[in-house]
Amino acid sequence: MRFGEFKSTEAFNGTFKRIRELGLEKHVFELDSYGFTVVPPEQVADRAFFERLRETVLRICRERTGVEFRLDRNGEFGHYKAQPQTEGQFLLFYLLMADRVFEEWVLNPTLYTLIDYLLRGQQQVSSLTSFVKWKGKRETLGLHSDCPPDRDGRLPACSDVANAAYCLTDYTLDNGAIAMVPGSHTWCRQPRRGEGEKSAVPVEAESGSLIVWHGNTWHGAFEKKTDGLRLNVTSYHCHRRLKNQENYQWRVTREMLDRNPPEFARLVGADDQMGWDENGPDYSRMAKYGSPEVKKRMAGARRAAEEADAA
Ligand SMILES: O=C(O)CCC(=O)C(=O)O
Ligand SMILES: [Fe+2]
Repeated sequence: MRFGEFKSTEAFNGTFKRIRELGLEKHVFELDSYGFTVVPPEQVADRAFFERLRETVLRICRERTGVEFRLDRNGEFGHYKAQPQTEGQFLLFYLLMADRVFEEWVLNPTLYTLIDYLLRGQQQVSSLTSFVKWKGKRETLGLHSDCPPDRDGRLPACSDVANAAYCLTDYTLDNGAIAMVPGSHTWCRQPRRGEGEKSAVPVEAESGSLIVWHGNTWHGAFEKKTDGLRLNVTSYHCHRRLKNQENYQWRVTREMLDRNPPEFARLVGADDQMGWDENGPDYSRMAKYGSPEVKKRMAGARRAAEEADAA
C-alpha cells in the first residue's frame, strides 16, 4: 500500500509527500491532537535568513516610529499611530508589501506546508504583521480564536483560518509567551469572557521557532514582565472564500508576481477574479496563476463544452 498516491486524494498527495520530506509528521499530529505545534529553528530556516528578517523588522520599527529599536531595550510608540496599541505593544502591518524578505518568508517550505495542510490547499495570506512587545501590564490572557464566528460565537469544525508566529526572540513565561488552551480547537466556538484562563499553557520556544496553530484554537498572551523586546512575524492565513485582513489581491505589483512562483500569486489572490467592476470578471487571472487542480477542472469543463457543441 503506497500512501501519498491514491487517486481519490490527488489534490492532497503533494502536501502529504512534502510533510514527509520535511519531517513534519509529528507537527501535523500535534496540530490535529492539540491545535498547535512548535517547529524547532533548524526545521524552519537558516540563521542568515532569520537574522535578515529580524533586522528588517527592527528597521521597520524605526521607520514607522522614528525611534531606534534594540532587542535589549523596551520599545516606544514614537510617532506611530496604527491601532490597536496597548500598554507595551503595537503591531506592524502589511509587511508583505514592505520588503522582499517577507515574500521569501510566506513561501518558506515549513510554513507553507503546515498552512497548506490546515487549509487544505485553499489558503491566502490574510495579514503579515509583527507583534512588537515590551514590558506592560495585562489583566487577562485575552483568550480568543482567530476564526470569525457565526452570530452565536460558533466556529466550523475544520480550520477556516490558520496562524503561525515566527519567533524572533525567545518565548518564555516571563517574556510574555503566547498562551494556548490545548485541545480547544475541537470545541468549535469562541471562549466566553474569562473562560479557559486556568487551562492555558505558555508556549515556550527559542527564537527561530515557528509556532503554528489551528484557526479554532483558543490563545492569548502572558504578561511580559522582563525588559527588552518580544518580536515575531505573525503569518495569518485564511481560506480564499473569506475576506483577508490586508489587501493584496489588487495591490500586489507585477514585479512581485514575476519574481515569484505561482504559489505566491495564489497566496495573494492574483488568480482570483472576484471583486470585479463594470468590466466584469477577468478569467485570465485564474488561467495564468490557478492551481494545477483548478486548471485541470477548467480544461475538463472546456472539453465537455466542446464535445457538447460538436454533438
Ligand atoms: O500576543 C500574542 O502573541 C498573541 C497574538 C495573537 O492573538 C495572534 O497572533 O493571533
Ligand atoms: Fe489571535
